[in-house]
Amino acid sequence: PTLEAAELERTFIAIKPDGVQRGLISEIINRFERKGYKLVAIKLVIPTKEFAEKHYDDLRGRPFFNGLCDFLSSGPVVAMVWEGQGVIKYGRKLIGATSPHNSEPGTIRGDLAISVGRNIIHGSDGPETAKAEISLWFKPDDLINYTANAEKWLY
Ligand code: FUP
Repeated sequence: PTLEAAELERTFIAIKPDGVQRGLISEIINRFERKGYKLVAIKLVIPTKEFAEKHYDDLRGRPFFNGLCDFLSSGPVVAMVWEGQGVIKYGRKLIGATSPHNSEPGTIRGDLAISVGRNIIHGSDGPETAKAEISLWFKPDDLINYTANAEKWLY
């Protein structure tokens, strides 16, 4: 069986400044890669505060909004697009609950983080947000179409 075009799904994943500073880039990428998802775009970027506010637009008005945007723009972020069957929903599962107090062991936040304001990773929460976040962070040309050799064994 091959991966049908209709099943092909992409999500936006970002390693936030705390994850980068703590040396967790390869650890996080490893978890998505081992699962079988395919990296189709990646860059290291220090977002401006204005850009961070755009990214977290739906959280405007929340008490933690300003601090959250200061934090996201405080240092390098690894911005990525990952592709695969069910990657949006299952990517969230790999990441774990928003607050590391509630995220299960075995998840990225459960294993690697302690506080909600420093939860090391972001992942799109649905198909619409995935689309919006991918186009906010990347130009269409940045997304690489290729067949990974493992795919014929995965699907
Ligand atoms: P998530 O999708 O799991 O990243 O969670 P949200 O979109 O609800 O929140 C975005 C970020 O805001 C979280 F990653 C951490 C931060 N946040 C806080 O700092 N305090 C809160 O009470 C909730 C979220």
